[in-house]
Amino acid sequence: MNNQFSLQGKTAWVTGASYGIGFAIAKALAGAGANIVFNDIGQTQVDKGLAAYKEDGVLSRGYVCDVTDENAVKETVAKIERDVGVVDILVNNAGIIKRIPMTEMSVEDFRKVVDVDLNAPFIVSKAVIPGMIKKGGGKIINICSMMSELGRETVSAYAAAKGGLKMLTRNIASEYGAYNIQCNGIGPGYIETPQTAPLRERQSDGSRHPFDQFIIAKTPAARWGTTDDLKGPAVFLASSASDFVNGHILYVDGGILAYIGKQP
Ligand code: NAP
Ligand code: GCO
Repeated sequence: MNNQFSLQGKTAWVTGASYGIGFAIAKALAGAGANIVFNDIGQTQVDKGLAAYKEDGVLSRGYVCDVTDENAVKETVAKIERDVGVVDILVNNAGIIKRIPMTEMSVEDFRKVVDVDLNAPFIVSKAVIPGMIKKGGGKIINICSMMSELGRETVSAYAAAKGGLKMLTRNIASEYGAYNIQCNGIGPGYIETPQTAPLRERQSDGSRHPFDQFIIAKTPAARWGTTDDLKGPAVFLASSASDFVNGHILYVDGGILAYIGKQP
């Protein structure tokens, strides 16, 4: 059967994918047939990731690589090409957030967030695009955010970076679409991962965190997303089913961006 969603024989690199959203996306791509590689900052995280993939029956290769370090990224691309093959699918997932009011935020902290969330997708994409061009095409998926569209208190650096990532996505699509490279974004809504754990912490009286209640009221689906919610969209954007989709941000947010929010 000609399965447009098959990733059989493809090499997929998901950055920062020892756990969380990247881990779930990598498993989904593996389920569609791709050979999975991932990276993380330290050997400890990579080892944890390797064990977690193994436990779930997924073959993977893990590399120690800080995505903000251009030399390390170039070396990792060379290793992936040697060990597995040219990267056909890149998911720029690695990301950080610092929740600090803007007037209290140091410029070092602001730069750090922009470095991981915006500069790194530039560095990693730049490193894999030549291989994709030689091979005749490729897929790049940038993990954007609600903050690619919306602002809120304390996340100025994150919103600036994720807004920039949306435009980097459109620009890669514009610049390399003629080489059969599709670059799209996934904009997750509020997803249950360690990154958002502080926003869901139970209060001392056992009640839900006010931000948790706020998100439920702001989401038509009336729940937080799970990493599983991102699997189908990732396979779609990684596969030939999306070959004429380019420069698009697919928001997977349970309807947040469509909704004014539930009246209190
Ligand atoms: P997470 O649980 O914090 O995982 C992020 C991953 O990125 C971790 O494995 C982290 O590794 C890795 N990482 C951070 N800096 C790195 C670097 N310089 N080099 C290599 N790896 C690095 O986050 P998540 O919630 O799964 O989020 C994944 C992506 O989705 C991020 O880009 C995030 O902004 C985005 N996103 C998340 C949500 C949400 O609700 N959770 C919503 C929208 C978008 P360490 O643990 O070793 O630091
Ligand atoms: C926050 C959150 C968000 C989400 C996500 C939304 O503090 O508002 O951490 O920014 O993680 O990116 O899509």
